Amino acid sequence: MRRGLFVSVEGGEGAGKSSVIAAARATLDARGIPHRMTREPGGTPLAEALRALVLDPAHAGLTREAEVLMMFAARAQHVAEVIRPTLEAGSWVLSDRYTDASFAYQGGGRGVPVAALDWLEAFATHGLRPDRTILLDVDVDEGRRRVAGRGGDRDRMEQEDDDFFERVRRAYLARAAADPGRFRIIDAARPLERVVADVVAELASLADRWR
Ligand code: Z5A
Repeated sequence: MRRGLFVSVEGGEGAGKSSVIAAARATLDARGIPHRMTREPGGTPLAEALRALVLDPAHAGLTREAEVLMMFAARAQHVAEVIRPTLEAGSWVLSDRYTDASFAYQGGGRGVPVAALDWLEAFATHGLRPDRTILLDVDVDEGRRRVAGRGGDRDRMEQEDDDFFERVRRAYLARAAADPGRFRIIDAARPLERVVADVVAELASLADRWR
């Protein structure tokens, strides 16, 4: 059986991942491509429990070491239980964030050394990388304005300051520049319809080549 494609969607706050993922799903449905949507941290009962812990503002004193280990513990379970079996069964996996988020948030944002992240990535995922990563890029001010407009409580990560999110954005862009074959950077500062149209076009072209 033909292996499914693994696509991740990444971006900083307010980049529009949720809206884009809904459109991506509709694109794959319309083409009859079997797929599973998932997210990180999360995607399995254990990983969702870790997500709740790691994003809970009550754990303000969580160390960066503990934080990165929780992200990768959740990911190891997610890869073993959901992502790899789904791909092997011939379905696509569309994940709202994956390992690049750890390089951006824990690496860029928190200063966890890249060598540690490289080791954790290899250990937790056994080298499973997305076939395509769509990076929605928007400047920090605009992204934060959008999230503020959405209302609701802010989780532990969202409570970080602008400098943190600037470092996250730079780390994402550096990672994309280092792996242009895998990444597609989409300018998410434009109106949502245009962002969605680019993502739909990218997935449609991937789907046509996969068939
Ligand atoms: N995290 C980590 O640190 N390390 C890791 O390894 C992983 C994750 C995997 C939870 O992720 C947190 O975990 C996240 C990174 C960290 N922390 N932060 N911050 P998440 O993905 O669940 O949470 P999130 O980044 O906060 O996602 P989000 O809030 O769902 O973002 P979004 O999906 O990009 O936003 P949205 O809801 O689609 O858009 C926000 C608002 O902007 C909404 O009202 C939209 O209508 C509006 N919007 C979106 N696009 C546009 C455009 N183009 N124009 C105008 N308005 C727009």
